[in-house]
Amino acid sequence: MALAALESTREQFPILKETIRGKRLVYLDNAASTQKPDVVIDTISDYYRHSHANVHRGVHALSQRATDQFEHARRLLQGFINAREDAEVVFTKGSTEAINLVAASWGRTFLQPGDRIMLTEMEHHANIVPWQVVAQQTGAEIIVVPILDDGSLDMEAMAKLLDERVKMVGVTHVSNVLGTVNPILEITQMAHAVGAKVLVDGAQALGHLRMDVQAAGVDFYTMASHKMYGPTGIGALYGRRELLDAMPPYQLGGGMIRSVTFEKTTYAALPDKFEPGTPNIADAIGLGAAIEFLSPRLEDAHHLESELTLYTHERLSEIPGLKIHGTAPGKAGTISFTMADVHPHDIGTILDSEGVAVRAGHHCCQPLMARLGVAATARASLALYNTREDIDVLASALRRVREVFGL
Ligand code: 7TS
Repeated sequence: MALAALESTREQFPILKETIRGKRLVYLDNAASTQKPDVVIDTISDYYRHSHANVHRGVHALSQRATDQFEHARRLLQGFINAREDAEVVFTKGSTEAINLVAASWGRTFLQPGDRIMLTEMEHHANIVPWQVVAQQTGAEIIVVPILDDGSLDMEAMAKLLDERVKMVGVTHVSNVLGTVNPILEITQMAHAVGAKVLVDGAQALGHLRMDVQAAGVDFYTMASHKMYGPTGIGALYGRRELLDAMPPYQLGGGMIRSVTFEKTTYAALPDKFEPGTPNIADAIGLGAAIEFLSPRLEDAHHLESELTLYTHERLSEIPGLKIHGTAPGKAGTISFTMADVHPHDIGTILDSEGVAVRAGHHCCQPLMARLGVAATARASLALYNTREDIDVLASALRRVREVFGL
């Protein structure tokens, strides 16, 4: 993307004009949540001003309008990830709810004592805890694929651990701490060879790289709108029809039934079976706008963020005592680091005083923190509106941290 085009993209994010403590905002907390372009903000506002009514119910014009926009958003998402049909895209609150849906519905139905659920050392708690509970309920066992020192997944270890006892492989597409991009096609091929299903947690991926769920052969793929320039409170689960059809509903109520008597209920077809109650209509439509914004820019953004990731590594490596956690080849723009004995929260606070927003903590990855031998890290994470200048500000703010702590 030419610099001018990038500038015009920045212009579309009103929040980037905010000043923080008198300084220009340098927003580097995109892995937690990206900012929103005008088109997403305006789409949501327009929806409430001109189109709101409940979906899938009314015979009246507004309900029809809301339903059309809501279902259009689903088709945009289907196209974005290249799902075979729109019914394979189920709206959820986010990636967390999508994983809970699969763990509770698929897991409780199909797992048995002696079965294994394979996770990785770099999973977010959202892709650990639901499986742990399902393992307790079904008698299945969790096994964990380790990472290598550079933050790559240990594929040899995965190959050794994979056998017919493994029924589900749950793996993140991109690590929210290390930035590692996992080889999803290779993983699905290995897993399918032993008859296991694969759930990929796409929360950190879809805002930054192109995903084709059919080409990658995934069984389930989870999405978080707010990390891809869309609103909070909405996301989706992609599942292959054959699997979703065989799964019982996860939550029950109105909108997901075919017929109800006090004796018996039959369920609606996909995707309604998994969408009881009034959905988050406005934010689904906002997510549709985010996809229309992101999709034409995605390859340029990917290229730009890859270059900026290398630049960030270069600049941060110049700072004495700073250690970057996660250096896998081809990694995404999520850069976690620690600085001597300085607590990451102190790093975050000093950076904030310079207008730089980063995240500090365990990033909902306590098992990974244990593997890295740290309690927490500071994390700078990139989006398509970040610039070299942002990274220069980060680097000089980190030098300020050294001064404050007399390093
Ligand atoms: N999976 C991964 C890999 C994540 O990074 C996150 C959120 C989730 C799942 C949960 O997604 P949600 O949409 O349901 O919230 N990760 C982070 C983070 O790194 N900092 O804040 C939230």
